[in-house]
Amino acid sequence: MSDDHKEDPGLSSTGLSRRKFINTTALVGLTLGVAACDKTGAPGAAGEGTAAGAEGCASPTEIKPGELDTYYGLWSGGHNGDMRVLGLPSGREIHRIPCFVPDALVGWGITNESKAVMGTKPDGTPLYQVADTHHTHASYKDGNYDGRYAWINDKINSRIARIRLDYFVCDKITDLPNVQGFHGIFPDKADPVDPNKNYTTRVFCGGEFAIPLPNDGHDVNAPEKYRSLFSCVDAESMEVRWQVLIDGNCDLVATSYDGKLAATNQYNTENAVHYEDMMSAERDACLFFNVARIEQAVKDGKFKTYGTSSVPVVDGTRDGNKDPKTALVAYVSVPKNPHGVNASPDGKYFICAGKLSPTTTTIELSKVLDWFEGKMDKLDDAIVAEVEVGLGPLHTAFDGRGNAYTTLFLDSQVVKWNIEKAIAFHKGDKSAKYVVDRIDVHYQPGHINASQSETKAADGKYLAVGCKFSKDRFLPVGPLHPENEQLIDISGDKMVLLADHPVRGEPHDFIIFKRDIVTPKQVYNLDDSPIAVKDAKDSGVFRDGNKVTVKLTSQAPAFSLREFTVKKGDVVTLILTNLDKVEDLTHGFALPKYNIQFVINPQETKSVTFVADKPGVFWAYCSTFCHALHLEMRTRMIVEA
Ligand code: K7E
Ligand code: CUA
Ligand code: CA
Repeated sequence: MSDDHKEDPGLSSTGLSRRKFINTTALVGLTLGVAACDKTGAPGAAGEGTAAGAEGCASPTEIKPGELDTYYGLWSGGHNGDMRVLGLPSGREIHRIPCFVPDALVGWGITNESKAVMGTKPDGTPLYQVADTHHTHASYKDGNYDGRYAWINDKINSRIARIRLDYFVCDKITDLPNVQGFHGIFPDKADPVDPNKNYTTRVFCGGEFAIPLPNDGHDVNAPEKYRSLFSCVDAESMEVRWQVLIDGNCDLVATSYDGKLAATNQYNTENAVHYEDMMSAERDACLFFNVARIEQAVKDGKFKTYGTSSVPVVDGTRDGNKDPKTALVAYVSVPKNPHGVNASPDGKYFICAGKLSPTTTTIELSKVLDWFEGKMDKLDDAIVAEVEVGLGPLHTAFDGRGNAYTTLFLDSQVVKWNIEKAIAFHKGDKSAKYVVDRIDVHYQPGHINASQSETKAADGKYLAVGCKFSKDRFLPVGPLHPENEQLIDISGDKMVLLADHPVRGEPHDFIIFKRDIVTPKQVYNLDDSPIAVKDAKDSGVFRDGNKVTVKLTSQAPAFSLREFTVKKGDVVTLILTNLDKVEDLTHGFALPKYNIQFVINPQETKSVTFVADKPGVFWAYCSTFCHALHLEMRTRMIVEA
């Protein structure tokens, strides 16, 4: 990034150099910060203006001991295959929800219940030990989050996980057939035909890598035959409803507020297998899927299936979709290897970032619908703005006041720009100064999201930026650096950097919403589990041949059985119900030499199955501090030779 005095095209302030600009930003932050200083630390709470930390004024990101954050953040957990729950503005990590990868704390991948969600190999171990989560989004109602579910992708094994936002646990994982490199994910926000369904019923998934269909060993050396698919998963059943065969590939996904359109940006229009060929075309595409027409085509039987999958696949290729009146898919041309497609909170536009082009492309959804209805000849007329914003634009967030915030990977900046002014500029009004502000971030930002950004309730308070490189921002810890999540106050005209938060790699995407959107339950219901041991009196060892069921309950500071005896070679299923009803009274169950450890929350039931292949005495102990007699909370498993 240069610090020269070149005038920024479209910069609203009077052509300040970047150096002057940074100084001005800092000053504004300081002065307004004092003016806006208030007890809650919420930006703008004392009127307009920002709330940057200043002398005599608590930092707006500081949540005092005993106070609660005002926002939840759901962060993708990257290579840990989990979802992380943050409190904002403090940035404190409150929870991790394991999904795709085993987790030692809760026993994810150890208990039968978690294995049933994860899937198992024939030997009973979890199907996969690795994952790469990128994108997380939550279910909608009336254009805002409704606190039912969140979803997260695993790019490595093309799996989608659902998280229940009542218990904050993963309850389903679905494998996408015919797909590799499942990347973008987005729930729909309404049904395209049924106005009563003003909530999420589908989740759309973009397949990034093209493969032979089916991928069974044929055509492996004929990359021109490889294909990518766009998938629709049922939000409730988590079954794959349908897929669309496309030309090129899918990257990120966005959905319209009326439910009619889903989109994916596409960087490999070239259908290439090598990177240099993937960037050979000057323009790639943003694809729009006509959801109602696709579902009608499926109903009408106009689909294929591949290999062992029974999921209907409709034709969304360019050749098959030339006539707008019957097209299922529209290919809008956007500049070179775009990345990110985001829906503006007013419901009017999708923004595609240029990545290899220094531009963002604004596409008006009503015009895409006009094209599908034969009312507009040239599809590319749906592009209402294509303006320069800086180098390496990737992802865009919104403040609900008409401004967009785009990360500039190469410039290490966030640029704030006004959508309507960009449209005016694109139309020919060269006096329209669409760039409102720029701020340096540290360093090389990828995803960005603002509080409530991807809802109609975008509130324009906080902006989080996922910086891929932290370099010098934290104490050195050897070669592997954390990433740097930065928090920016966007309540004023100028962005103000509030805080750095180190984060273990690599989260990519996240969402931020007001805390009252979810009302998590803190105690389970005994009836949640069909195998609950509802009374300590029901405990015991129940034998059926060499299959043994051990029923056990916990109530601080004791397990219901002081010991239990099995025989070497028995296949033991141990069912444990925590009868404690008190909030936060979690117990653990750790069994030496048998690779078993899991936690049981109040009124929760979990089970494990293992072969008692080692004779001897094994002290199973409570592994979660629960009581003054926690250390004494044990039971003895005796395995007779
Ligand atoms: Cu931009 Cu996978 Cu969302 Cu990373 S992707 S940054
Ligand atoms: Cu029960 Cu510790
Ligand atoms: Ca390309």
